[in-house]
Amino acid sequence: MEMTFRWYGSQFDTVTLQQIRQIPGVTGVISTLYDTAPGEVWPQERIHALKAEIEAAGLRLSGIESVNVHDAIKVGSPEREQYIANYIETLENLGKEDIHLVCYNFMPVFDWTRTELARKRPDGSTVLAYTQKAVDAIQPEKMFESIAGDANGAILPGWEPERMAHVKELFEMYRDIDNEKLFDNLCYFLRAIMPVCGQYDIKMAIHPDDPAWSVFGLPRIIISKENILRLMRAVDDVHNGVTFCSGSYGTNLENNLPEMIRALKGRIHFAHVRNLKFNAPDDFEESAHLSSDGTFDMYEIMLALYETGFSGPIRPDHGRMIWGEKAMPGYGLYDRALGAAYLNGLWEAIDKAKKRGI
Ligand code: DNO
Repeated sequence: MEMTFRWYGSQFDTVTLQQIRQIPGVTGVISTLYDTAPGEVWPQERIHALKAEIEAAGLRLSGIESVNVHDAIKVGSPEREQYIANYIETLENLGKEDIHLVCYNFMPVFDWTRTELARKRPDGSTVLAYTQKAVDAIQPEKMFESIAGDANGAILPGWEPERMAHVKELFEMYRDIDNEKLFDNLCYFLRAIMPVCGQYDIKMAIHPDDPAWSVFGLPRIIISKENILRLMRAVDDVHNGVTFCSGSYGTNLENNLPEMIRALKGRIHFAHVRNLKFNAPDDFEESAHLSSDGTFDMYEIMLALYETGFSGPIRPDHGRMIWGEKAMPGYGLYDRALGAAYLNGLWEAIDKAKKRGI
């Protein structure tokens, strides 16, 4: 595996590349052109400039998170052909810049959903949290206002104000889309892009829906072992792969994370590893990465990745806000750096034990 860190670009991130470079064991950065809208073609020069900036800081651009998919592709409207053509052009431009990993999601309307961006924990840290009660009590168009207040001035991925201004229209677009239609549209998209992915060896890595159940009655299709395996079989190409996000699949306590990793052997191209602490099955908060601070056994998750031969980029995921840091919720420096060090420690211990035959 390659330990990486998500970085939104110098214009948007409070964390600098120089800081990332000092986290022990982090060699790569996962980045994006954060100011591009879904459906836009990414110019090769801009990708080149991003890569050059990262390399000048002594790091590698290990993959893109995300190239977002336009809603026309998700709902399967006639305009999808144009947006698929644009996506293919973006992939070509990424391929020409020697980039081989693209994370994306197929969630309708919202990207990941949390109901609190700064829930206070007993140690004074603040964390992202979710409670179903809060979602049930709110209108979708109010959701954005209700969470945006705590964002520390940052624009949250998937919750861009321009997009949220059209929330009602977005809901309207999805009125006739159920899980099956959404799944077919995803397969249609993947089949259309597989040739270019094959040509440039670009591994597509779908991010799961978060939380792993329907919110506001919208369809959700990447939420369990059963449906991610169905997608792997439907487009049975190694370039159709997975971002294994423990914190997203893990929102549903019925998902056995190590078992899912083993079932997806060879198709996990990117891993997001973090822990959650559950107060009830539909009330959880994003704890520190350490197993004992949350509900998941992080050793078992890392062991499953190790034993399935996982060799792609991995990154610590959302961190707590600690030590007075002000940053995009979930994406500060300090707690994610602790997460990276911890995950590296688990990996080193597993690796040494295996090599000694323990
Ligand atoms: C949240 C992230 C997601 C993820 C996208 C992938 O922090 O993990 O926003 O990047 O769903 O497209």
